[in-house]
Amino acid sequence: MKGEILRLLKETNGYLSGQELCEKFGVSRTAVWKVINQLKEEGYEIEAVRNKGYALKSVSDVLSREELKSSIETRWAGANVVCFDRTDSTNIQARKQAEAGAPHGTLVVAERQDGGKGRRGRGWESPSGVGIWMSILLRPQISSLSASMLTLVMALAAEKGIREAAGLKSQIKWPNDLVLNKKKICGILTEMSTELMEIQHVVIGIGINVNQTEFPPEIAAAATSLYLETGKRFQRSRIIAKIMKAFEEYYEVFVKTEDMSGLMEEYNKKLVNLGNQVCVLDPSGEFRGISEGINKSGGLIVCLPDGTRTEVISGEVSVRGVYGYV
Ligand code: BT5
Repeated sequence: MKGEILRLLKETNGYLSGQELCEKFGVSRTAVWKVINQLKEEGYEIEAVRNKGYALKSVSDVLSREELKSSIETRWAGANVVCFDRTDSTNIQARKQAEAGAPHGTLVVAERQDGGKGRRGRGWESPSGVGIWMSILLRPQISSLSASMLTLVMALAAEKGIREAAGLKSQIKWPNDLVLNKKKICGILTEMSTELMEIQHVVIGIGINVNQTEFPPEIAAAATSLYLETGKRFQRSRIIAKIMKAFEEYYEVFVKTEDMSGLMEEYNKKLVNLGNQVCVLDPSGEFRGISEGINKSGGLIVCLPDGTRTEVISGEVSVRGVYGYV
């Protein structure tokens, strides 16, 4: 009932009558009043006026199940939400959900992660209450060879979600980062579980720096938050809801062909360093070339100084600008 009352409050312009709420849910006025008080305690500013009812004046930035359920408008992406105040890593928790039979599209969100994971054993700073640390569980019926492209699909969705909810245009740094003013605001980590080459499930984890006012010195030079770039605070649930909506749409385009053919044009438009020199940090050696964007299998095409082209496959390499992180 709390989630539904919250959704109604958000949808109502003006006042929501207490009497109507009692009738709708078949409960007493006291029961409604208790729910309103719980919401107030969670940080929602709700005005109660005699003979008129309740009006939502400002929403809380808490990432509760009710808040997310009342914000997300999708068919399956984020339709089932699991929230933690504090956890090790939402990717680990999403895998546990998968093993326990949770449905395709289950979203795991945490206010804080103690063991946030980056790629290849690196860590991800996930302090409390200021970022979006979330993972979506997928059960795709696609070849395991196509699964790594889901990182690119999520990058598109995160860019669109941030643009729509916060009005900010970020760029994609292939394959798994979003950057704003040449600094990282978002990282994506896709993990897959397979059996005999068949996908059991895929977990896509997304970390977005939203309201941080500072970063630890080791990452301060290359990391930023939406707040640091704009001086404004953003409501995280709104961004999550927009990302889920965009992801659902892009995912459905992706699964039709199991490649990036329907999305690569849009992806390349958002790609940072397109047409510029990049430095490819390949484990077998570093090289430079001009980035020409992705192909339909999600590889980055780089034109080498001798005019030949090479396809850089994600997973093992990092690509940077020649002057630093971007
Ligand atoms: C990534 O790895 O960028 C993937 C990050 C995925 C994080 C999400 S949060 C929800 C879900 N649950 C998890 O446990 N993980 C996912 P990579 O490209 O390897 O970048 C990691 C590097 O980014 C680190 O070694 C630091 O240098 C830097 N870094 C760490 N925390 C950061 C932050 N909050 N913002 C920007 N950069 C950060």
